[in-house]
Amino acid sequence: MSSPAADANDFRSPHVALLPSSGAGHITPFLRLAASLLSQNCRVTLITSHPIVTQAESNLISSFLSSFPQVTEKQFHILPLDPASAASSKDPFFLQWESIRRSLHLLSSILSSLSPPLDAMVSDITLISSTITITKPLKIPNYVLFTSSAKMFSLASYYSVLSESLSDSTKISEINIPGIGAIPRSSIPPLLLVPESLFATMFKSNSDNLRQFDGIIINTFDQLESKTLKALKTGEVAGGLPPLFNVGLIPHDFERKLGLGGEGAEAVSKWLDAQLAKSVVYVSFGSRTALSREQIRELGEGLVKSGYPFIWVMKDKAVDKEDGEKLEGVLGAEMMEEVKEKGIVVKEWVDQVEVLRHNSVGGFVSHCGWNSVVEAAWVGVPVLAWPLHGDQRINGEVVEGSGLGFMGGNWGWSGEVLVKGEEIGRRIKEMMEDEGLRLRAGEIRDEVRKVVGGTGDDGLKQLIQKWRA
Ligand code: UDP
Ligand code: G50
Repeated sequence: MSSPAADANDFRSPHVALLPSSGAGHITPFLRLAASLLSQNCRVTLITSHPIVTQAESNLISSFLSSFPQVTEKQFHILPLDPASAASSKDPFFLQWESIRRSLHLLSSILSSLSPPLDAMVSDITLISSTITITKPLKIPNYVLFTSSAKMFSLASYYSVLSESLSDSTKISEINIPGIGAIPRSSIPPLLLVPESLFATMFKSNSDNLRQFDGIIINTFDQLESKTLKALKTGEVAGGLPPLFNVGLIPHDFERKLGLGGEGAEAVSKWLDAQLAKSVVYVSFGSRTALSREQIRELGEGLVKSGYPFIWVMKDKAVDKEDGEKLEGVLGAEMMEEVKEKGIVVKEWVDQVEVLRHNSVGGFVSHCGWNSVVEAAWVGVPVLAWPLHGDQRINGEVVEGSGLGFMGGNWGWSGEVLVKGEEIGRRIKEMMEDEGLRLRAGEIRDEVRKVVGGTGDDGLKQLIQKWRA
């Protein structure tokens, strides 16, 4: 029988502060977590770091805040990097993570002034070695939100043991992770093989600090990574880790206000309605990956050669605000004519989940940013994986291992190989014609939906229970 105190706890609303870092791929899972926590009667304070890098991130945050007026937003104004640090990487998102990390001492007074006092804080994986130094003295329990796959987490948690040997990166042919198996050199995020890089330095200090946290939330489904999750939870991968909660962070309505507003969105939706069931290929490389002009044109040719109608979200620059070139300018007049006959190409933000869940869509050519994989599993659409950066090959292996899709081939990291249209077209056809793959993707969706969402998610329930106690 439960005690009166336990009963009272069931109704207590824990107050949780969320600290995302930068990039739509990091903001989105945080906002999804926030929406899930709100539905379970938690109080949420969202810390937003300013200035914000992309328009997409600003839009996501605004849409979320207007859907959930009960959320407190705390704007955190970060310090600019000194010139030497600013020169340590060309990636605007890595630089933003670094600026947030170096500004975090300014967050202490914000955190300690919150009322009611915090029961917990959730920090983005990219920031953790810095956030722990401010929450420890304030005695605020701190949780990590890991925004990539559990398989990538196994590498992060095993990394402290490993990084000695990675420093002699020329000698490594694979990394053998206990309970997981071998990750071939070709799948290791390339920057981790450059130990002095900003990313590798940050990754190492984050990994070294994982054990100081009160828990780790991984945004994944058992249906995608059951073996990996088991190996992590039983301590086979790495000892001494805090409790692990897998919480499938699924799309919410606030995201649907985004996308091509008005006419554009209507045109896409009308066009989709007019296509045959499962006949359309959706192509997107996420929010921050631009292909070279040459590769864009080969992809255009591949899409046309596949013979299937398509929706192609094209990015010409990593940061949307800098992406001013018109479609014609990127594709060239001739290719523009060809693609216009067969499909739709957009340079604006589209509501990806809305497109993926349309009955006409039968396949997804994806870079395997982890949110895209989670979304493909959620809607049950087969994936042709074309990883280009960072953790995406490891995520692509998860896609292949779960049966949700398969890897395009030995297509190199971004810019290493020019993948020809002919080959792209062939692989797209393979995906679209594979009935077994479609069935498996549908099965994954059905299995996921049995357990995830609302109160059905055990990971989320356990977490909130802990915060209520
Ligand atoms: N996204 C979208 N519309 C776009 C581009 C991206 O809705 O035009 C969303 C996508 O659905 C996903 C996120 O942005 O939720 C991108 O995250 P992901 O981890 O897939 O890739 P990243 O952008 O971090 O490389
Ligand atoms: C970019 C990149 C390599 C890479 C990743 C990138 C991630 C993201 C998740 O985003 O894996 C992540 C895990 C641990 C960490 C920071 C970020 O400390 O070029 O692996």
